[in-house]
Amino acid sequence: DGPSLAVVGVTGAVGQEFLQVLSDRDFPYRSIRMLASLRSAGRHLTFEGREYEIEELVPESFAGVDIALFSAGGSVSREMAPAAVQRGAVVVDNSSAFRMDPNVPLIIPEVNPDAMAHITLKKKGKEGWLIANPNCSTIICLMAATPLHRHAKVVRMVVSTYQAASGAGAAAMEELELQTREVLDGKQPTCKIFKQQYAFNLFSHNAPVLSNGYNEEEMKLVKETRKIWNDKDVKVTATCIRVPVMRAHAESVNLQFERPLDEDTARQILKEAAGLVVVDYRASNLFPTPLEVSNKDDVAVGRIRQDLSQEGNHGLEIFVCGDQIRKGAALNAVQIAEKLL
Ligand code: 11C
Repeated sequence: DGPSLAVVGVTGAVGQEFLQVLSDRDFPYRSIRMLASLRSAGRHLTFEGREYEIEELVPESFAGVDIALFSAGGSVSREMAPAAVQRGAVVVDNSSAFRMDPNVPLIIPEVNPDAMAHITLKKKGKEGWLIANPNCSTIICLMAATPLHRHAKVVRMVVSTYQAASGAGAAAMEELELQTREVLDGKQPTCKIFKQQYAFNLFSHNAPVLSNGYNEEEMKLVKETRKIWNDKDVKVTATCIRVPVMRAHAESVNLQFERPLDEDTARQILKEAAGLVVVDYRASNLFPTPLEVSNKDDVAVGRIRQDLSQEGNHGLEIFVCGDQIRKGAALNAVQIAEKLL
């Protein structure tokens, strides 16, 4: 028993992780359609002991589907998500296509579940709904910043990211591995996904740079935070960097609060927050790392300290790491789907 599901973009890094997370969490379903582009159609995959044929994604794919998990890029979502909704599906979309649409809830289940409280499978009529999954850097940042925000109200947030290959997809992960081998072998590294050498290097995030000098990834942190916190006044600025790490993002987050918040209280708040693990051992210099959080659900937070540059305990520095494919994408989407049941 359970809803009928569709996974859109099932051959991609996030698509594959959707399946892993559905299985890990024993998500109930009565059927599941594996959808991808024509290129992958006809291939077979095994999921939970059953063999499935990957079907070409077309609007009719969604007939009878209750929940569709999308991760096939913005243009596929723009074209196919409305078709799915029209046919009665609730779409959880991992792309940026609908995130800033005022009619589309943008959800991190631990942060703003109320924004999707009106949407459940029981309340579904002939038409479904669209729900957007935030950008991975936003999810990972807000998992740690929100419990502190609830306590002392963030007025300004400065984020610096160290983002993994997985954020640019499975092909970027392969390129990182290949380049690492090539460089160690003294060969010229193959640059297909990124135009610069990635292995043993880092560079400004590959998203397009806008006329204000910020890139799109940075502006997502600004705009999505305001929407998720329902606070159009919170000041956010970000610098996003791609680092040669496989699948987990790290972020340095500086917070300025309206009310004072000391570091011990902050540490206690973070210890009690759902989906977070505090890794903050000063004596042994042990703090969160991307490797430690890879393939894990929880976001790790550490380096919790008072910001010396701010008066009267109005500032904190924290460092967060989260698995980009899991909490940054597939897990968050499946948690949204769980809320629909
Ligand atoms: C990255 N956050 O790490 C990006 C990838 O809006 O969903 C995902 C872009 C998005 O490169």
